[in-house]
Amino acid sequence: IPQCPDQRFQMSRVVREFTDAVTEDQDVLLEHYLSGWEELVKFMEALGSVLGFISQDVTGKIGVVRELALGGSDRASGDAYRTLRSMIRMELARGIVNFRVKTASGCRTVLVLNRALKWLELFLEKLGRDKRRSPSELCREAYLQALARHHSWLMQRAAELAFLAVPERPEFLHIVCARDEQGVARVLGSALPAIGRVYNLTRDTLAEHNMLNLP
Ligand code: 1Q0
Repeated sequence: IPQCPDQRFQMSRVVREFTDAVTEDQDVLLEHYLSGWEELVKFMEALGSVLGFISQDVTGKIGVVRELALGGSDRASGDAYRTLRSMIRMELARGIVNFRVKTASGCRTVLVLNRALKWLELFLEKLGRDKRRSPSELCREAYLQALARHHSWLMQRAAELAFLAVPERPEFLHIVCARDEQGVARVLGSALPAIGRVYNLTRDTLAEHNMLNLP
């Protein structure tokens, strides 16, 4: 992957964090998972203020889990936020996960972030496959497939506004420092498997505990 000396966002960092997030015994290291997201936030910030409300939402969710991991006065509960499985175990044992009403549990927060990761996977797939259509259109298509059904009517309108701010293809190439189409293909070729792997593992682990539909 090309390095971008002059830019804050590095796709290679996203790939590294999401790769490092997956452990040999099929668990997810939450700190790496959140750092991967943090890097994606930088990408959105590079696109400007219209997408600001989305990066704020993501930054807030990263903060929720990090805050829980700090554990306040309770070190033992903080330690439980090292991996996805230990977080799930602890939050279930303590009744922190609520299956009926919306709460800011770690499980619920990771679930929402992970759905957005599916959006990203679909979007990047489309970006690699369909060079003739505008990224904005591909964004919308991926959104309808992965996220829209989880969002309120109002959020869906807000998302429509965000699509208008999605730049054309050359701008994407520039932000990932790809000089040509071959360069993008290389970026996507390494990003897609890393994103796909951590997405699948996170979803499957949440599914084992019937957590795919938390409010
Ligand atoms: C690249 C352009 C980005 C355009 C993204 C638009 C798609 C998503 C639109 C979502 C709008 C909804 C905003 C907030 C909704 C929240 O209500 C919702 C639920 O939270 P809660 O607690 O209120 O129940 N939050 C979410 O569902 C999180 C949604 C986050 C969307 C994250 C988008 C991730 C963007 C990644 C950067 C793209 C990097 C591309 C690299 C390209 C390389 C060639």
